[in-house]
Amino acid sequence: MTFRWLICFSAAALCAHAATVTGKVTLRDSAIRKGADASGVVIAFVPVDGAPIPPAAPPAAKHARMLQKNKLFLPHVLAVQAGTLIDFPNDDPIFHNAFSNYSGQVFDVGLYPPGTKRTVKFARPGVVRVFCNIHASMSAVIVVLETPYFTTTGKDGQWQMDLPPGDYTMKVFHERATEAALQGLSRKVTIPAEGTTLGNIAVSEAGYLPVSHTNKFGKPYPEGADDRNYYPGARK
Ligand SMILES: [Cu+2]
Repeated sequence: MTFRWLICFSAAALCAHAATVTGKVTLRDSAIRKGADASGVVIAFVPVDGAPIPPAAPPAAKHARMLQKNKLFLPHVLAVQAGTLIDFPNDDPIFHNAFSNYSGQVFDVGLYPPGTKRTVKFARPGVVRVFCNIHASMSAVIVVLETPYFTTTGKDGQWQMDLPPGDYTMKVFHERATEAALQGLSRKVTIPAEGTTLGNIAVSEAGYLPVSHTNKFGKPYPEGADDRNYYPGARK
């Protein structure tokens, strides 16, 4: 069994025995969006029983992207394996910033102009909440995982992915669920060679309290703050 694991993991991307796993996420106890949009929930599978996790691809080969457009970070939730470089292209006609002062990974790319990008390496697993220092309304979440096996739900909550058959711990991340709720959803699963469906995963938003964030200096955003304060003439 161990030998088969090794064969499978040594060529994970090409593994002929990849099994298709499907499922669906529904949100409940929602105070904000009443469960209509179940996008951005991350489902991850961490191999158990000492099965080796393929190392992160060489940084030069593994890039992900979080676009800044229309004063939004896109996608709003981005999952990556630890060691991935994330590019932050600025596709707006105004300056942007991206920073995090949360424990997941502290970074700050500074202000950067339209048509350029900044790149940050996310080296260790954790949840990184990302903001723009000049646009209080902009936020995103980067979920850095120890495993290469993960996917993110679409609006309908459906998800599907291929992974080598075996035993895993399934982990769930949702930005509006408490840590306790997410831990309660974590469970051991066995993925058979023929694939499987894991059915519905109900993620509760009960107890979630939105936290208003500060700017990178730990201060409230100035009243009415937006790019007009910094760049006269910039569109609101
Ligand atoms: Cu911005």
